[in-house]
Amino acid sequence: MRFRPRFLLLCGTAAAAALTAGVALIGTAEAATTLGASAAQSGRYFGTAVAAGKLGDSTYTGILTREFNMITPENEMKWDATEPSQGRFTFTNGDRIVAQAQSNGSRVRGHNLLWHAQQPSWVAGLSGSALRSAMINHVTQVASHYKGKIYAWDVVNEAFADGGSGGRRDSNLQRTGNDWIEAAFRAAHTADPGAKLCYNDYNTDGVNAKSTGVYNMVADFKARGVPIDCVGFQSHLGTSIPGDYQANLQRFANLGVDVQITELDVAQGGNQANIYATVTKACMAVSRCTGITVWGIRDSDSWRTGENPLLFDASGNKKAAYTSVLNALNAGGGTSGSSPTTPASGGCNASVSLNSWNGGYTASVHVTAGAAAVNGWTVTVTLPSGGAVTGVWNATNSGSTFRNVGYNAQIPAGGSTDFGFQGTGTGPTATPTCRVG
Ligand code: G2I
Repeated sequence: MRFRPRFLLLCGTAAAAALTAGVALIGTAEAATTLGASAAQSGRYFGTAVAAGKLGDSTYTGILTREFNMITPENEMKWDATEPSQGRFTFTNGDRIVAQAQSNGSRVRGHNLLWHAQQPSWVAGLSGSALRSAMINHVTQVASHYKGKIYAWDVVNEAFADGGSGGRRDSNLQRTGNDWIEAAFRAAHTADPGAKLCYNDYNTDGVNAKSTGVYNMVADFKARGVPIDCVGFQSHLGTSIPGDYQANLQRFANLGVDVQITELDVAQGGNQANIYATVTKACMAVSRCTGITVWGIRDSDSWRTGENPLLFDASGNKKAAYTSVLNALNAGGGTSGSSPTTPASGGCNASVSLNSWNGGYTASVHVTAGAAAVNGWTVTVTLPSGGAVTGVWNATNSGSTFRNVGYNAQIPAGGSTDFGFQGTGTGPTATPTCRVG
């Protein structure tokens, strides 16, 4: 009788080993055939917005469970849905979507805790400190309800103005004080410390006044220790895409946050498949771009009625845009969360890129290991006189000398890491020096 369990255990182990080997072989020999599996090959996800009211549609759920491994509730976690009257919370539809995701091994992007739109009507009766406390209570209650179940929250959605100002959008939330965004991030962090906390917006898909306004806020948050982990680029695109789409993602990533494509849809036209491919390749090329979400499954599910902006037609058939995305995912790119490789010699190198304005700047510094792994690094920059460093992220500094912190001391051979700082006056323009140790 004693043999049997042992024998079974041996068989089980051997079978598991064979299975693992088989999976590994398939993984290297053949391209993955679904969006989620293809994205997962580089550590990324591929997601979609989901409406709870459609979960009874078997064509819809069939595509959902086959293709996607991240879900964003399209409307079910918004303020009007979750707190229809003050202090009375309803999570039924949001919970249905979380359950759907969990049953399929998918993760959830929470959308969203605060937005100027889709507020319940009672909010309109509040202003000042009463609105500020209601707002914080909302963030706390919703993030607490979903604690441990959310990969990333869009803590604040669409808080910047369109046009050339680069400033905040006027809203009831903004009128409670300019610090409402950081107050929301701090409350969300307290309620669910394990969730990544994102700022999410549209028309920020290239380098422009609006995206630079967001960029400056994120740099400021990183410098002051406000808990922000990621920036979402909605990417509701028409028939063209900004030429600096990838560069824009990269400049945010260089601030030390993840970037995600959060609501992708592209007007149908001659370029649709190409634009989808360009977006996918850009994410694949940015190591901190952790995934892509499209804003619906079939064209008939889209909020953009008549524009057919999604990857599946109304009958659930794959479109050309689907194939272009799948191919771009399978072509690979940088591994999500890892760093690009470069030089051949030992030691380390550093380069700096600046975002300057009248009287101040943020500097992003890229530190690259040579042929040997680095354990501890020191970068020295040349700062023009008259200025001061006012904040540092992903490093510590003494004047113009910057050292690694614990989590980025080790850089693998050929790998890299990024830190940054903010200052008054004029930023460094000369190439910094880097030494190991
Ligand atoms: O507007 C497109 C997206 C822009 N970024 C933020 C997203 O949250 C936003 O999503 C859309 C949803 O796709 C729509 O489904 O947000 C809209 C509201 O601003 C959603 O539309 C609303 C309708 O306006 C309501 O009449 C309807 O009751 O959807 C509701 C639920 O079906």
